[in-house]
Amino acid sequence: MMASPHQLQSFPSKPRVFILSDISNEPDDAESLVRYLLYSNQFRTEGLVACTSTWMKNKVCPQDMHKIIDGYEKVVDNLNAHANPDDPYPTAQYLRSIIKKGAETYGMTAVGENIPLSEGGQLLLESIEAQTADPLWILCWGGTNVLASVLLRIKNTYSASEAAALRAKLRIYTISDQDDTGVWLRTTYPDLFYICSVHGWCQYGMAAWTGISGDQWYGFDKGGPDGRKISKEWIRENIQIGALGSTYPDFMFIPEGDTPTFLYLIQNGLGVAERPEFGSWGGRYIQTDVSGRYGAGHYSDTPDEVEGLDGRSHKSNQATIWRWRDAFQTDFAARMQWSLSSDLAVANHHPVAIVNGTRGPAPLVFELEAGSSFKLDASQSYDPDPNDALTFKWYQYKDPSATQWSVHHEVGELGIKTLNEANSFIEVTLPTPDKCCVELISRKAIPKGQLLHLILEVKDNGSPALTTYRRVLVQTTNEKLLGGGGGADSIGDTMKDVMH
Ligand SMILES: [Ca+2]
Ligand SMILES: [Ca+2]
Repeated sequence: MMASPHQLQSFPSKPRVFILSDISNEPDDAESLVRYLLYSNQFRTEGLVACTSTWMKNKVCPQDMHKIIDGYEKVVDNLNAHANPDDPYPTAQYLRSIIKKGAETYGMTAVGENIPLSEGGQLLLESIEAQTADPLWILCWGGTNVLASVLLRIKNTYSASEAAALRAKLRIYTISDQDDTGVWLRTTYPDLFYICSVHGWCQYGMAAWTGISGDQWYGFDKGGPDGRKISKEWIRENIQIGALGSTYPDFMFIPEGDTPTFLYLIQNGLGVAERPEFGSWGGRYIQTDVSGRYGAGHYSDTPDEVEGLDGRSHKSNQATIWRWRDAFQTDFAARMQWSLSSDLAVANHHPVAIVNGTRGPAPLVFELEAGSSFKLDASQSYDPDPNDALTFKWYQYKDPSATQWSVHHEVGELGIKTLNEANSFIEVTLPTPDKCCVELISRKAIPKGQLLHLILEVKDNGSPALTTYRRVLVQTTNEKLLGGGGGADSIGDTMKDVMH
């Protein structure tokens, strides 16, 4: 017997999302939209705007979005049967109403004092002006000229401080630069929260987002990522099924290059949307300028070091995404199964992770003295599918704690001791002050040291097996300023005295 649908995963807050897509330049935007719709009950989608890019400069193709929504309409009742009744999927009618055209010209030719806004630009302006303090996530799958035209309009119609306040609500994640407005946006408005891999024009093999599926095509991290769940055969069997799945086209270059923009926002307990440097299914990014002088600013690529399929260590920006590939592909396949049937018994549903009495997706936060211990109890976690058993895996995610490339030298190690057979109850011991609460170069003891990240993965044994995460943040402190020493004010102090 299936438990109450109210036991299914729930999403008390839903990020506002606005998508700009150069859909039809090649098949991958259509693929990303299909996947996005399977997650659309955890977002408030405010716009689906078809735009141009360097690949498709003089037309936009909203008709492709409509075709995918036609497929979605046939399965939305099934999807709702697998969703918590508090978090229904949007109707096809609503989604059709927010499909709009962006400017049908390339890049900056759509941005200027006397150039009217496109209908897509008008809808984006309304979303930005909406009377809410909730941030608006603008996910850019192609060029960014719709956004650029709206920000110019805002600059010209509001006072400088009002315009800055409107920009402060924006959270932008773009898939590299795909027209000439990307550089213009970042230099004209350096206060924008703007996640973007920056590299030479079209050098996508350098970009973090290609970690979704690009290792074969671009030739990075050979032997590391597992290619089985991005093959054409796997996609045919697991994704291109049913009325929605049949709208998922075969890929040409790499599948779903734009998908990391919303993998980043998925509420599975792993990512923290306001903190790109924490890492998530959508990758990990850090501030390019940490001075804070210009506000949030630009976030760019940073590496993770991950053990690959070949058992070797791979360190790259793409690894911040491909390390999660098995989990996010499995999750996609499970949701596509939901689209086929309204029978809860024939599909798998996510475990609900409960740690120390709290549900996700927000992280648990501790502030504790270096060297001390605390306990984490996830034994109240459950699976809504009555026959599923859960396994618990805890590990330290070290890369987000590092300020340099030398993660192993820099980041203190959390001790993890299992306290029960299920491994759902553990004791965590913080590193000693000399390992986590001293300055890197001077070795001076500091009162507030490293922020350490512990990840819990709760995985079920349904088919396909699903994973839910919780992140535990441990801010280390050092009240008595212990553990310092061995450093020097200047390197001269470490030299032997000059011989006379
Ligand atoms: Ca695209
Ligand atoms: Ca399950």
